[in-house]
Formats: sequence, C-alpha cells, structure tokens
Amino acid sequence: MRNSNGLVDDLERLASELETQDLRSASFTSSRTSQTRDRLVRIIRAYLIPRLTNPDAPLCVVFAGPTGSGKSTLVNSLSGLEVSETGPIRPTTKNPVILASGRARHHFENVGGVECEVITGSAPILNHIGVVDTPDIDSTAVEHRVTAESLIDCADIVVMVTSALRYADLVPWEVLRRAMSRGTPLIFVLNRVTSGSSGAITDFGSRLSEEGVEGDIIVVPEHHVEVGKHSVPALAVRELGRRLVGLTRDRDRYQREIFQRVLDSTITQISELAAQVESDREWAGVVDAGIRFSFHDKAHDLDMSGLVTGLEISAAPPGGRLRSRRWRRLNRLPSGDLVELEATLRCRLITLVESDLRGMILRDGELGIIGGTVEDVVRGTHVITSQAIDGWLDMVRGEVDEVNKRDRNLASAVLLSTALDSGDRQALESLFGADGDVLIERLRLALLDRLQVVYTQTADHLCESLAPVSYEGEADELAARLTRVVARSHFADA
Ligand SMILES: Nc1nc2c(ncn2[C@@H]2O[C@H](COP(=O)(O)OP(=O)(O)OP(=O)(O)O)[C@@H](O)[C@H]2O)c(=O)[nH]1
Ligand SMILES: [Mg+2]
Repeated sequence: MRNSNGLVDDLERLASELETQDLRSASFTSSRTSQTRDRLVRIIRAYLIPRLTNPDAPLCVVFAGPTGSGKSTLVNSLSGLEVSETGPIRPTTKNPVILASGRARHHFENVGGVECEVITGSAPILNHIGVVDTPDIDSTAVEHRVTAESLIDCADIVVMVTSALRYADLVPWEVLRRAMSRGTPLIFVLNRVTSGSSGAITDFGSRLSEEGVEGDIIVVPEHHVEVGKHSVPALAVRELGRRLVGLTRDRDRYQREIFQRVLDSTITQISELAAQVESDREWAGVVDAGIRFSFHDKAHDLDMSGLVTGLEISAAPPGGRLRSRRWRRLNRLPSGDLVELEATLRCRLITLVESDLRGMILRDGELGIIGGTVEDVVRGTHVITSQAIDGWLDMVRGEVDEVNKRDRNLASAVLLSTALDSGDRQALESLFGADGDVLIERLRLALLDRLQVVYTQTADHLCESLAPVSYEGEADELAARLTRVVARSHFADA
C-alpha cells in the first residue's frame, strides 16, 4: 500500500483530466454523466489517493441506511459512547458524527469533502476503525442523502443498517447498488427484529440474493431502550463488533484487497463513462445535423405577399420609359411616404421572419431542451434579422441612383413592392426598362440569401442552446424529442 510506482501522480492526473472534461454535449442521453464524473473524481481524491499516502489510517466504517433504522443507536452501542443523538423525530442525525481514537482524529475531520464532527473515545474497537454515523439516505432532506453517499464513497466498509419495518423501501437499495458498484465490502444489519417480524430475515435475504449480494445478515433483535438512553446493551452489538474487529486483524491484506477492488471498479467506470461520452457526442452531432438540416433553405419558403399595403400608384401605361413621363410625374412620391413605406416593411419583415423562426424552434427545439426559452433564442437573432433587412433596404436604395432624381422615391417603392410581391411589371419597365426583371430577381435573391444567414445562425444558436441544463427525470422525454428531430431530417432527406 505504498506509493512505490508513482500511482498517486497517475491518479491525480486522471482526476484532473476527468474534472476538465467538457461534458456539455454528453448529457443528451444521460443526465447523470456529470454526477458520475464528480463521484469518480471524489473516489480518486478522497479514497484512493489518501489510502496510498496514509496507509496506516484506521479503516473507515460507514453506517448508512434509512431514517429510524437505528444507525445512531448501534454506533453508540458499539463504541460504548452515547454521543450520537438518537430519537423518535425523523430524521434525527442531520450532520455526520465520527467516533475515532484521539490519534486518528485528523483523518476524519473531512471525509470526501464532507466536514465531520469527530468525537474521540478510548474504546478498543476505535484503535482500528473510525465509525461514521451518517444522516439517513431516504428522508425528504436531499442533502442528507448526498452527504451519506459522499461518505459511502470514502468507506473501507459500509454497514447497511435497515430494520424489519424498512428493509423493503426503495432508496436503500439504490444506495446499496451504488456502494456495490464501487467495490465496497458491505455488512448487512437487520435491526430491531422481534419474534413477530422474523419472516423479514428470510425476505431480506432473498432480496439481497436478487441483487446479487453474497454474505449473511447480522440480525440485531429489538432491545429495550431505557428512557433517556441512546444505546442498546453491548450484547446486542457483539456480533457486529466481532465482525468489524475480525476485518482489522489482517488489516494490510484487507486494505490492499479493498483498494484493488475500488481501483478496478473506478477504472472500469471511467472507461464506461468515456464510451458513454463518446457516443453521446456522436448523438449530439446527429441531432445538430438534424436541426441544421431543418433550417436549411427555409428562408426561401417565406411568404412575403401582402407585406406592401397602402401604396397608391396608378397603373403605368405600356410602352416603357418613353411613354410614361406623365405617369411618373403624376405618381411622384413624397420622401415622407417612402420613409413610412420602408419603416412599415421593415417591421413587417422582422415580424414575419421572427414568427417563422419561433414556429420552427418550437417544432424542432421543442421547449424544455434548450438552455432558456424559445423567446431567448428568437431574441438572440433579433439583431442579425434587423441587420439583414436594413442591409437589403440599403441595397434597394442603391439601385435607384441611376434613375432621374425626381423619380427615385417612386422607383424605390416600385422595386420594394415588386421584389416582395408580384408588383406592377409595367411600372417596373417604365422606370428601369428591359433590365427591370433581372434587377428584381437579383434583389429578391439577395434578400433571401441574407435571411437564410439568419436561419442558419438561428440553427447554430439553437444547437448551442441544447447544451444540457438539468434534465433530471426528463431524460426519456428528451431522448424522444431528439429522436423526432433526427427522424424528421431523415424523412426530409428521403
Ligand atoms: N425500543 C427500541 N428502540 C430502538 C431500538 N433501536 C433504536 N431505537 C429507537 O428508534 C429511534 C431511532 O433510532 P436512531 O438510532 O435515532 O435511528 P437512526 O437510524 O440514527 O435515524 P436517523 O438519524 O434519523 O437516520 C430512537 O428513538 C431509538 O431510541 C431498539 O432496539 N429498541
Ligand atoms: Mg441517526
């Protein structure tokens, strides 16, 4: 158990690399990726490395289990101290309490990032072990469970305490699986068994085998607890104490074995995590491609008819520029009218594009998977939408430079209405001659190209917004939504 071959450095490097991994795209299919990562880092930093650097520290025995199962009572009884509060109010233990020998105090003041109250005593059992009494794992106080789980991650042995009344509850089994996945040895205590509840022993045993757990159960019968006492008679915990002391007899071998188990399972879990992250990233790539595909070329589907209204220009006579002098004079447009037309069009175009984008985001991004709201994404594209439209209006203004100064406002209005809608082709010819049609085609495409940039950037923005926030409990729904997006893009492909 010495750091003979630079293992500490390797583990430290591994922990740092894990910590700095960017897992943003890795949470599409699993909301637990970063929790798993944090846990593996904790096991390396708070268990594996300390075991190499402090090989003589006492074994850390963590008592865990549901509220009221009698953990604190057992811990008190084992150590002969009555230091951990017990009581009828659930939950009782709010912060972890550690019983250790005076010499070992410093090993237990912070366990896996959890600040612990250490109480020292001289009971012989404390020469070899530190006993950790954890808050319950099943109460409504979520932080209790988090604390207990962090402590379990640092344990050399976990004593799972449950009672004849509570052994079937769901949460303890989840915690048990977690402890097992780490490779931690477990001792099972079925506490407070009465003659009436002896069936629970067989039942509990079957549940353990269903979970693939080997090992027998230490049964602690219900004892009389005197008023004002926080422990049961020493006899009640004799078997448990014997087992714990037994483990410490060949302590070095035991610790080497546990260290190796935890190390192996940590490495396996890191490999699994890496594979998961890799496949999540591929999946994220497919989702991104699906979204980008749906936004591709979509600006060209915009229906801009009806955007130009209130423009009163009489029908132009046939015969082109030469024949239309009178018509141009009659339809001269005051600058104020053109400014108003441009402003109205600008607003209507922005509204049209934004509501189209909103609809597409709602369909493809679908609320809940984006880091914020649909409105945040739409708002994020407002500036580029306005810039695209302003740029295009400037372009239209530039096209009338060649036109007789007095007719320029009229020419602008005709270009705008013809480019966006069918407009009056005769009017176009009266102002721009035979080149009018080409000009309109160019303007129309220029607008669509500019708007398409907005659609593409919105797709980018949406993909970025898919960065995971907290999907706890929504992972399945999320996966289903993303599958729909991808399926749609394949459908469109076909
Ligand atoms: N009569 C009797 N009462 C017991 C026995 N063991 C525990 N109790 C009582 O059960 C209640 C809960 O025991 P605790 O030791 O506080 O349980 P805990 O698991 O630490 O509970 P939390 O701290 O809430 O997680 C207390 O009132 C104890 O006195 C027993 O063997 N007999
Ligand atoms: Mg307690």
